[in-house]
Amino acid sequence: MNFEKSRELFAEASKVLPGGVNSPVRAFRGVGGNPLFIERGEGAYVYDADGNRFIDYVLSWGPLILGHAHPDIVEAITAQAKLGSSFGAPTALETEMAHLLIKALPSMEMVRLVSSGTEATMSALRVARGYTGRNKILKFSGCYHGHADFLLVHAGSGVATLGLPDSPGVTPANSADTLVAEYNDLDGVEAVFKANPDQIAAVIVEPVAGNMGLVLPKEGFLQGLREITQREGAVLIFDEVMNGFRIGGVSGSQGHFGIKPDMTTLGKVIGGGLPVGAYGGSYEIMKHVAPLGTVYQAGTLSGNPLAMAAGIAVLKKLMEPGFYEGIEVKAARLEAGMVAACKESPVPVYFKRIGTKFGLFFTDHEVTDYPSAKTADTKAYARFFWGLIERGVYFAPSQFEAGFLSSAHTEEQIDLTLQAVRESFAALA
Ligand code: HOZ
Repeated sequence: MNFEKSRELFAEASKVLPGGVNSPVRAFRGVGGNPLFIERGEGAYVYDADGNRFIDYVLSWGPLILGHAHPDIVEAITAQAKLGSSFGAPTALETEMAHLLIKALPSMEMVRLVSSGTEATMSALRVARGYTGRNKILKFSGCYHGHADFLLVHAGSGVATLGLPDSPGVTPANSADTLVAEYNDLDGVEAVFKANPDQIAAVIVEPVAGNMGLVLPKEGFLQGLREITQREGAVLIFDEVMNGFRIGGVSGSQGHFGIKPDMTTLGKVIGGGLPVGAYGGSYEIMKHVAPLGTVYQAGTLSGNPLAMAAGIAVLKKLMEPGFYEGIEVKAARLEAGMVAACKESPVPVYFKRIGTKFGLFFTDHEVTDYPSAKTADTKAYARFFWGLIERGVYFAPSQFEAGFLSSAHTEEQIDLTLQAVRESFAALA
């Protein structure tokens, strides 16, 4: 495969963009080599600048649950673009989106629409602090909730990929109120609450962690968080930016696990590939958001009409009868093939799938938290990644990211992927 054009584009980009990219994991530092510059996507395929075609399991890091350039989304965006792209004034589209989200996730009675997942999580936490009158928050090691200063503490995603310490530029004062426990460790959570009585405003968690690779909650972990936060008067925030509508169908991971959080953050899927985010909760909490209340949060592009049009089109598709049954069949096929391939692999691989998310770690450990995720052999992952690329399959360029499936993936594409996976595993011998 020839990557000459991508190499040239990366060299040019590196002169004017830090590391040649606008988001660190894209730079391929987690797997070495040059990033592929993508020119276009269609269904489950992406095409790079050299004309190479790949079956895509990154899907813009999750949003594209319908695949690339889905006709309904293209039509919705085109129609809205003709009417105008931004007004900085209310539109009926925002209300329609809010209704769809509230219908899907009954834990929310009110929603605020923003422009990114980062904005959603940092705003939700501000509201939780305003609501409780407390300052501290608890997050989990290896979970990533965007790049707000106070959340770049033991963060996953690019921070994990690059093996960075907590980021320079974040002042000690900024992170002083961020407490950290290990994912899946309820005793640790209890200990943090005991050490900080009546001081913790919120616990924020990715119900299924996806930014240290895919890590599932142990039986009882999320329920335990619900009970502890209720007892302690802290707000439980489910960060569904990545999980939202990929686990538990349109009921989200909160529906899948049967837990009602106090607040929810959303992004990715609900924008159909356009920049979007949302946070919401009960009226009791959301009445604190300005201008209804005094907790300030604003944005010129909040509830942007193009993003709303795309997101509404996606949500309507997801709500069509049979959508999730169809995609589940494909996800189960991928899982069965991956599990079989892992068994045959000459090196140990730990694989999990839930809904339309999956992840694998090159380790013989069970992966339940960030320390166990870090036992994974990142060099093996890098070789595996490039083995897949050579075979026309595009997985995340980092061991510490999840994979995603879309409704556009066909059984034939999944079988070709599995063949590529088996061959790339074998090449690791
Ligand atoms: N933080 C994103 C993955 N969890 C990566 C975003 C990107 O590079 O586009």
